[in-house]
Amino acid sequence: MNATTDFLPATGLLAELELLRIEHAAAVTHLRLNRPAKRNAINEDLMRQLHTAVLNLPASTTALVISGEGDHFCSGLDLSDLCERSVAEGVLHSRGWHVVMDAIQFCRAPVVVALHGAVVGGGLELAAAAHIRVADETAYFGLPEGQRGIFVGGGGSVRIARLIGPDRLTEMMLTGRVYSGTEGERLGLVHYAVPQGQAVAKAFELAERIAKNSRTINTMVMQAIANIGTMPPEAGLYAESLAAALSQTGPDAAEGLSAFLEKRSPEFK
Ligand code: 1HE
Repeated sequence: MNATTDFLPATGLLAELELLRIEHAAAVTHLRLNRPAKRNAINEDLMRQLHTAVLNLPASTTALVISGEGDHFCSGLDLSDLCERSVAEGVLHSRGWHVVMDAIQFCRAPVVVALHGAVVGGGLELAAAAHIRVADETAYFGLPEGQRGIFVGGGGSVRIARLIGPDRLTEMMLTGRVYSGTEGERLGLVHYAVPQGQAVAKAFELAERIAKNSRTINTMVMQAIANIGTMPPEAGLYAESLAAALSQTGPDAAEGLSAFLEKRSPEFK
């Protein structure tokens, strides 16, 4: 986020989501969780609003930055919502989170999260659904579920396990271990650790760089890599060959290659 960036408040449906604060800065949309008095704990309303927001990003959005208002990114599931549920209701609740986390992971543009303060429980699961994670030095990561008598339900056993391995995830959940922002970078929980207060600026720098890529390539990176990762290697290699072949046809590849040969920056339409 540089000093010259002009932010325009979201309009229409996105402006009505009072638990989020959404602004557009050219091609980058900035979505802030906006429930600071409750440490951005995710209740049913916030979950629904997140879903609505990522499904209704304007066509002009080519990268999305998510951050949290107040002193913390997100304190996870709103524990006051956690009433006694039947097993069936519990499964449906968790599957509802999965739908929203999937909608974030596969929304219309790459997602960069800017993390500070508590990034715990469902907050860490939300961060894990993004494509790039930037943490400032106040950030800390934990999965207090184990200590609250509940299992992760927002995709953590898949996505967080992919980041740090099932072994470290097991240890975090069993012992309630908390990692700092810099430890998170060392372990692969986040891609960047930055000084206090600089996570949003760094996230914007990355988002603006991403927004200059070919939209086709960004979409393929988001869709193909995640899906190839779930395939047996021989199917993955075949899927990769299709993605490679598709990417080589069409105007973006032509522009990217000519720009290189003409020693200029590419301009993708
Ligand atoms: C909340 C929540 C919440 C804060 N649900 N209300 N998540 C957790 O187990 C983390 C619970 N929260 C905390 O440990 C702390 O709040 C923090 C370390 C994040 C921040 O501490 P602090 O001192 O800045 O704030 P606070 O005084 O603890 O909280 C301020 C208010 O926010 C207070 O409400 P108030 O009405 O008394 O002012 C808190 O009750 C409220 N608050 N966090 C509800 N999480 C799909 S499965 C996912 C499963 C999970 O995510 S489990 C992990 C849940």
